[in-house]
Amino acid sequence: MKGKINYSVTDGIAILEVDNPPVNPLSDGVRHGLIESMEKAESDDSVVGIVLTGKGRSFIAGADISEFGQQIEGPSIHDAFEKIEKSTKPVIAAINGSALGGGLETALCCHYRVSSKQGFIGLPEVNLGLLPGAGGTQRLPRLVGPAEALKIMLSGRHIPAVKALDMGVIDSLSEGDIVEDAVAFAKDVAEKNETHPLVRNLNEKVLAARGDENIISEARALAAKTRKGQFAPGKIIQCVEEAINLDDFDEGMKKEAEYFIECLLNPQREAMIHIFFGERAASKINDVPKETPKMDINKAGIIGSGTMGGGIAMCFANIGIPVHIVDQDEENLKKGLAAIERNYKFMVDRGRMSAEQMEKTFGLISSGLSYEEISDVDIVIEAVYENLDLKLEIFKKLDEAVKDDAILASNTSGLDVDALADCTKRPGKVVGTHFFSPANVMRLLEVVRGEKTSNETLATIMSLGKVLKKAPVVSLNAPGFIGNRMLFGYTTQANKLLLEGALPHQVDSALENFGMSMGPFRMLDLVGLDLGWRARKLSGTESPITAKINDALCDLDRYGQKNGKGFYNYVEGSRAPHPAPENEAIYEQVSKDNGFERREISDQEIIDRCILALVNEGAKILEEGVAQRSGDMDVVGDMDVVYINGYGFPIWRGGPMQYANMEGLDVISAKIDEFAKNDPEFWQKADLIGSLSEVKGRFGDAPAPEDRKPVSGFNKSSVAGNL
Ligand code: T1G
Repeated sequence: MKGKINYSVTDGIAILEVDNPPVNPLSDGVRHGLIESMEKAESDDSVVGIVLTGKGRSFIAGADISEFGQQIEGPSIHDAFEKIEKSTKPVIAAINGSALGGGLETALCCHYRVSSKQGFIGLPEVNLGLLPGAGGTQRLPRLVGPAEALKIMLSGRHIPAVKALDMGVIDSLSEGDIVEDAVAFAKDVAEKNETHPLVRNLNEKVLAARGDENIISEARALAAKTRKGQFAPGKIIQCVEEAINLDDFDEGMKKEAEYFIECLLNPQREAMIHIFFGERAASKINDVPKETPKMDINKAGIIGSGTMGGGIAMCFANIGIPVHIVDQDEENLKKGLAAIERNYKFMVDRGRMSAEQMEKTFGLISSGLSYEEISDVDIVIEAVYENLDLKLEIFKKLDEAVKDDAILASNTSGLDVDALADCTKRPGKVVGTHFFSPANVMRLLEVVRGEKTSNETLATIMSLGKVLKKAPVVSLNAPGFIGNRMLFGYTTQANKLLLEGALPHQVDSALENFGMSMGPFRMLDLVGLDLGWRARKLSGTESPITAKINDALCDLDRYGQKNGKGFYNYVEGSRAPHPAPENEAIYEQVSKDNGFERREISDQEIIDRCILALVNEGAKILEEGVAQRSGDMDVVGDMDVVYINGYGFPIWRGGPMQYANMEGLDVISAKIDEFAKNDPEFWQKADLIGSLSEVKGRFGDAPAPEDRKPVSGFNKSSVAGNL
């Protein structure tokens, strides 16, 4: 069995310590131990009260997520909770750290809740495609009211103890030793109170909400806005409706259990748990030992004050690390700092930070024109536009100007990191740190491992990524790394569909209905149609067929959002895309000039061709080993984590590789074979898809061929070809 309860008695108070490192999930050993310990305390006459706490940095981090989808052993969570609720002696939850999901539900079964200042609570099950299935949907509304409870469960956010005290979730805050204070609290209530409150009996707030339709309609609106396409939020709302309308608490619990099963059986649960564990696995690099020393990063430098440079600087300032931006142009610097200030003002206006917090955070960002100003920083991130010669020049200068043990990182989205390393005297300190725009919002951080990047540099960047609240994923130094390499096929298909007869809004709405946060043509308008166009003009390269329409638009000064017209039209000050019927004549002319006969195209064909292009390229990355980790399942996880956190792929589908696994690789294989009949050059199916589909296998099944060698080599044209 996994986990246990450490039982002891102090001053007539039984202390039950959940011991299941590192974060004390309610695994079978813990459930079993809880029942045993409660019975022991109940039957010990010398015991007048019970304190439940957690060992280490967590109280209880919820049910054991790794058990979902498995055959559950031992007693259920409900069996354990019944023992707590039926205790004749006061039970105090001493929240010493994270009390999440089933962890908070355990505390809600106790008579009283005391927390340390470090404690935090939450019901984040929605992030796993589940709902709080151990009474959270029935008990929390009784404590904080249905409206607030819905916000907590639909957001899945963590609530610090001080706030939880204000909300009435916890009864008192411990300033000292949480267990000592909880024991004192238990002795006090055991002495003074005849009876002890149970949340299940607090009906006032749910009764008061009866008939107030706004609560439910507002929750539905919130779910539609923040949880588009997800199944569990609707079930959470139904549970709270039951809590409001049913007189009998246990009837509500039955309904909760019913809806919980529906979530458990819904494929979104497997997909979202795949990402939960995928993100945690991605942070471990197999051949970099856990104990590898890491550098302390106390000060950072950024080269370039453009959109990316500014966003990256905000990431450091947001967690309290002073950051200095260097640019060669005073005007650029002014514009860059003004953009950062605007972003912070926007957050203050939206109530996401106070004016004092803004002043303190923005105050950590300084700027200047000389490299000497960053000679003492621990890391420098170069974030200038994509030009290898310019970056080489910058890295040579940085190597001279910055202290020897500082890390030199590049925000390149696809250029050769080894070339940057080789122009310095510290190749072990050179690494790629590919942030995604807007860098202060997007969670993905592609960490590009060069041939000479040291373990210490990698370990430092991976832990820095976590501190910056990013999802770091390692890629080997190969063209386009993981994300952009997969994206190449996706945008190629989108552009081919445009040539064959689809329109930008049709392609975008088909993929947004599939769940993508933004369709490819809205994305190209956001990034700027002129980026690739200028690069091709600069290098004098012929537009590839898939960029013909893009370049025809640029020839008519349609560069996208930046100048209010691209594939869509935009009004001043708004990012909302408006149809551009005037472009259709261009599409028809370019199709005709390039021998395409335009035809009706279904949304399903659009989805299949764009998403399967991602899957097919992902399978080749798997075959080649670019996502540098040994276990196939790990690599599948990496690619899915990349697409969820960097490219707006719907989390409830688990990423392109998980999506393919759930569709069935035989189905995927057959569709690619079909597409290959019309476009054999593009649809070269990955061998892995063929071999796995024959055995009804899944990505992640195949054992990793130990002698994988990444196919590398940077010819510039392949990167510029499709932007
Ligand atoms: N079950 C199993 N393993 C878990 C776990 C859990 N609940 N939580 C964490 N782990 C593992 C994790 O995979 C990692 O493993 C290690 O612990 C450290 O985690 C009935 C249905 C608590 C805020 O959603 O949010 O209760 O990689 O790296 O950054 O209603 O873990 O080392 O092998 O994330 O310090 C609801 C999930 C469950 C909370 C700590 N609970 N956990 O963050 O450490 S569903 C959650 C977290 C439920 C009931 C329902 C975080 C954390 P490994 P970590 P961290």
